[in-house]
Amino acid sequence: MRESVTAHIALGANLGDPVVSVLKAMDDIAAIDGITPLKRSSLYRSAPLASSGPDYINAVVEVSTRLSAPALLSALQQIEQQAGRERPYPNAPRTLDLDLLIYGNASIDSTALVVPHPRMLERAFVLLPLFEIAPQCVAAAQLQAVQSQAIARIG
Ligand code: PH2
Ligand code: MG
Ligand code: MG
Repeated sequence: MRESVTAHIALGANLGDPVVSVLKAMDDIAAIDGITPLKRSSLYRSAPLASSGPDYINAVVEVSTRLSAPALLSALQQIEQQAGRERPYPNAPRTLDLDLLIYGNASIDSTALVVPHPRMLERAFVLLPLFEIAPQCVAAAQLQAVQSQAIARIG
């Protein structure tokens, strides 16, 4: 059997009831066959960054998984679909976005998946919740670089 890998997944939503959607998605991720949930960050509220519509709710979870990175991505995309995700144009407001940030110490660069997530270091809404549950994954200078982005921890 494949060895378990620790992975970090970012959650975001700004349509419908985003608090409910993000909390439900945390449960849905925990229920995926081949995943053991480890940690959940608090929920954070942030203004859309290079996006539009209402404020986003964001969070990050840490899991242990026996799934390959493509299999994990596919399971996350299924949960996005069940939440009514539509993709009318890049960075459109969404009912649910699940991004694989980190998959063990793997570097992956395929057409379907790039890990570590290429834009995670530019985004306070990823770095703050990631720092909360996995401080070893975020450097102080990286946090400082996104300091100007408004974000509130809402519990
Ligand atoms: N996701 C994006 C683009 N912009 N802004 C916020 N505040 N939160 C997000 O999750 C987000 C975004 C693309 O995935
Ligand atoms: Mg995203
Ligand atoms: Mg995405």
